[in-house]
Amino acid sequence: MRSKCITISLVLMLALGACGSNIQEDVIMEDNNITSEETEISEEDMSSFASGIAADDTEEIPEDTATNGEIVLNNEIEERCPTTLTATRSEVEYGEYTHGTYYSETCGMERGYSILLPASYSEDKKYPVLYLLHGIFGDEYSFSGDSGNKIKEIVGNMAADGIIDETIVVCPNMFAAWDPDQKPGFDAESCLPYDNFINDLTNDLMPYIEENYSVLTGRENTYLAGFSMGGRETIYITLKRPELFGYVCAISAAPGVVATTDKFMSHTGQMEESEMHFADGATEPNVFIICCGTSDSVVGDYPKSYHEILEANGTDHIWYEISGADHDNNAIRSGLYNLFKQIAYDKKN
Ligand code: FER
Repeated sequence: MRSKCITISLVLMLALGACGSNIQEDVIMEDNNITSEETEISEEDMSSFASGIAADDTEEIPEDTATNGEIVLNNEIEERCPTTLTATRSEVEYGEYTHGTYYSETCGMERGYSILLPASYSEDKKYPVLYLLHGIFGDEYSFSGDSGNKIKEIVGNMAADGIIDETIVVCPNMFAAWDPDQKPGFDAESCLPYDNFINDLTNDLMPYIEENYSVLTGRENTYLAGFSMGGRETIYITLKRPELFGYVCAISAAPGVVATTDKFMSHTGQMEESEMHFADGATEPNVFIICCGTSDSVVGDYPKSYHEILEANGTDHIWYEISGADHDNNAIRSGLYNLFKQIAYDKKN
């Protein structure tokens, strides 16, 4: 009964977003006392976490400036992804996601990934690669299965407009478990496979992609982004392996990089606050964006707290907020657009 109540609370909380209602306040107070064993998460909750609250439940936030179809390439952050870039245009051929597997020495098993290749993908060319990490309870289908994130359109339109080079997007399964029966959840043990993903990514998946697809290698051509739990791991991986990724964006990053207790669980922390910086003499990313919606009903102010810690530690990054966005595709579209815009600007200057 109690777990059912909490399931309903979670559905309500995610569906309502941060509407400032009393219901949400009550839910948070109640959830503070729950343990992971008591938390039963419905399928609907799981996909909301994995790739953002469903489009039906969140209002699409309109652009704040009229671009008249013109994208001006400067290094300024724009909160909204322009609608000219999320539109499906009849003259543009978009890539399609396909699925593949690779053997992971890290996990001791075959693991899946989705990959978005440019429509005109050819072995005669080489392409930069974005590794894009999903949220908690997600898998390699979280982004490919949600047309509301407009990833295909943003990448395809920005390439068609000549803003960016055609780019490959790899969507891994970030739950790098050793035990095939292990399931993710809101407790320390169930989160360990996410923290293990750094090993799977760098030792298994990246070498596999580099061997099996026509990709440009090196940090200038290798990008990393993630949403929520994927944002948290993006921050962690970037701080640990900054030499691998030239361009990075952590969208609506989940708590747990440093120790804290939120409404879902207690986090022991992947590192101390004082360790949230690049190693002395490390090659740093050219662009390291941290962003979040101002109405994020799942991770709240945690992304801002990462920004504050990084700033206090003198770690270079860009921080911005997406006004009105919840834990949703408004934030995802914005983060990805700004990442590609910064890449384009940086490479042309
Ligand atoms: C948490 C809050 C949010 C947490 C994970 C999330 C593991 C992730 C949310 C998402 O991926 O959407 O305390 O702990």
